[in-house]
Amino acid sequence: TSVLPSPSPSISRSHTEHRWGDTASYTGKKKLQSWFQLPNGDWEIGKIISTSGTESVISLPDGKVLKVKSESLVPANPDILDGVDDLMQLSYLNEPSVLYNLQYRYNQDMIYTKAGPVLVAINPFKEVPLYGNDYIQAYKNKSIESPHVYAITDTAIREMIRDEVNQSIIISGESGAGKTETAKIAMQYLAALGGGSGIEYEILKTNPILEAFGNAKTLRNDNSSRFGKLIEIHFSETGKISGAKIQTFLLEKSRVVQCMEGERSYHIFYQLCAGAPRTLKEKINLKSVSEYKYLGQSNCYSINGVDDAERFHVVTEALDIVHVSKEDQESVFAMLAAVLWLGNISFTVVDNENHVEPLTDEGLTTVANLIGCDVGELKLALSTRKMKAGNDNIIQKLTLSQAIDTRDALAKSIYACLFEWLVEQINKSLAVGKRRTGRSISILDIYGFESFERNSFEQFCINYANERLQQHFNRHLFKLEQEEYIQDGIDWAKVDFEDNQDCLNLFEKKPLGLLSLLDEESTFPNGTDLTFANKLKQHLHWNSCFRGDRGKAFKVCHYAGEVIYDTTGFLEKNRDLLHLDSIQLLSSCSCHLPQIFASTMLTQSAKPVVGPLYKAGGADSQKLSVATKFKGQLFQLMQRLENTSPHFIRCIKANNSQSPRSYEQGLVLQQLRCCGVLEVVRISRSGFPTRMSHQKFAKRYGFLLLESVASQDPLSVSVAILHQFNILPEMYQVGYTKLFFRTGQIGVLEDTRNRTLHSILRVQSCFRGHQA
Ligand code: AOV
Ligand code: MG
Repeated sequence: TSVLPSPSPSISRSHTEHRWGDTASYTGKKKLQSWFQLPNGDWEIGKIISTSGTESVISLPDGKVLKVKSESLVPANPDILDGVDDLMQLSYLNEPSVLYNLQYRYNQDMIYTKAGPVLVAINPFKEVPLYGNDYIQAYKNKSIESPHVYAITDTAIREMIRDEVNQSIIISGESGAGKTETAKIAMQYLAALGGGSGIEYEILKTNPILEAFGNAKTLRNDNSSRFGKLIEIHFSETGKISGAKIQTFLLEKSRVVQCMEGERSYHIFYQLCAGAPRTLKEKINLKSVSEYKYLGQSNCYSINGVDDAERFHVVTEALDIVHVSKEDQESVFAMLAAVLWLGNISFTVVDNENHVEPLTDEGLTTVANLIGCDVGELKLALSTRKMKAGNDNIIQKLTLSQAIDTRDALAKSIYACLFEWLVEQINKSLAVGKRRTGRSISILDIYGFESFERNSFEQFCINYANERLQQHFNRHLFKLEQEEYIQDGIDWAKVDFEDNQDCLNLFEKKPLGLLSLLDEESTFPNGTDLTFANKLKQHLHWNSCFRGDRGKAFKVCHYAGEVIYDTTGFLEKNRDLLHLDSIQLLSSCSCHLPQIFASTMLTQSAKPVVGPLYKAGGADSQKLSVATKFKGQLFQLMQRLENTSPHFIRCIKANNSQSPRSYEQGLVLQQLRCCGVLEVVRISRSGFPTRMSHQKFAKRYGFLLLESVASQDPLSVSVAILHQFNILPEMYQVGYTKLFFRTGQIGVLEDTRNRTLHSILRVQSCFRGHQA
């Protein structure tokens, strides 16, 4: 609980009483409303009837009377504050009050609420009537004020123009909380600004494409993003969109060859199989989804309420709009079919050392056909490996598991390269025009924090990314804010917040951090997932966020909760090897996409091997490990975001079943806690969000002074202004270099300034009129 001002005295009786509906029992004495916790953890509101010693008697809305421990009671806000649109307005800022306020709004489809500077968005899991042109116009004209993604996007645009600073809209939240939908809503608002030559329309059409190729059904979310995305939207001098650029981060490629029961691979596979016209199907020898092993293993082919065939048409139309030619589209579909058919290739043992060869069946011949290579070459690439031993080239035959790994690695690489290639094509189409100002608004939508029963390398990377993002949030809303107060010497009681630096250290410390140890073990010829797990347990006990676990597992205490990772497959996925044989195969193909893929793979791993790295695996070139590359990308991303003025949106899911109307208090609370929403509100409320240097303040408002000031230094002028306008002492603080104001205080000054300026202008034009 916190020390906060008591409820406003202006609350009328009918307001405080209406929730009870039993004004008859009203004694004329105001009864305090309180929250108390039920055994299941949920909060219930009650009215304190009497208190004696450590116990209180409270009555519930349904008439029941209960005895509870007084110390367990948490004060509730007066009813007049029900559903306020900024949590800052709550008199009592405690957890149950915040939970109740959000729920109150959510029940009325008001899914957006401000928490000081942060927009909280609760996923409604149904259509809510809050979007579209009328709403966009209303937010533009400022005829609606209630919190909305549109409002925050509008602020970003205005600040970009006013301050000439690039802006970012940073969306975070757990998997399924609504980040991707929120990002699209923000893009919709920006697109409504228009651009010319339909560029804004193109930008919107990148969404169905990237979702088809980069999203999949998971146990958490039917449309879960399996990649991170930053879209930078550029503006011309006139405030119109001039172009955009998309950067993507680490696509989860393992999903192409394997996914959990009840999940799906990437949407596009199902869309293609369901929606491809007959001629295309024949051309790329496409069968139905159930005939493909990669798609069959998770026992899930469809998503409730989704028509894959229809989505396929949406995607092809979108591809047309971003100028991917019909010919290229067909190549894309051929690559997808090749990936699916690769999964159907099976092997047979050919000698008594368990070496295998692919069966020459429909799978093998179709793949060769689709990528444009010789069946024999494909067979060799999938069953042998060229190795260097000293100066000699030797050919090693593969065992079944090696051959399957090689086949799957090829499928994953083709898919990942295809994804990158598509993004590149889209970027060419969106390329920023000549009339650019260099000003931009970036929208960040990455995969949200995930914790499954079984968590692997993918969750490890995803959660690490979220940990980084959380730090960016903390830095801006807690650290920087408070540092500025302290630096400028103003009176300030520090607000504590959950710092996640320890957890980041656990990942990033060199040489004894998760990422370093993973890389080290990945380069050891004899390293295995088990030796990796043991090493972690041996070396990471210095960090309180690390816990060992049974066998090959370890635990990390993330800001959003504890996750147990199973190291099975970690080394392999981190190395992410594609053997040179496979790359050479692709580069020898007659189709153009495999050739492009091969050359990008070669440039990404150009350096020949020195030292022991990867020699054991037999690959011939060195490249950065996946985790290290990802870390680099995240650092770059953070740097880019640091150069923008951020706007934060926190998405929250009210239940784990993706269903509307259900609001699980515990689940919401856990999300509010781990992202520090309450602390943000507390800081903003006790803080001074508006600030201006003495000089600027004196210059901007000095002319409004009615009496001249003895000393003309900016500070004296500033103080004189504050006095003249009767700004209450608790509403501002004077720092060494700046003046700090509470929310809304500067508004009075701005209004007077505008009015005065207007009347000066009127007088001047009258004057000119007389002269004429
Ligand atoms: P995510 O991006 O946060 O998860 P999504 O944006 O994909 O979550 O949202 C999940 C689902 O919630 C969507 O498919 C919609 O059905 C529903 N939804 C979210 N926001 C809204 C809204 N404003 N109005 C209506 N429905 C909504 V992940 O990508 O899994 O972290 O990796
Ligand atoms: Mg998403």
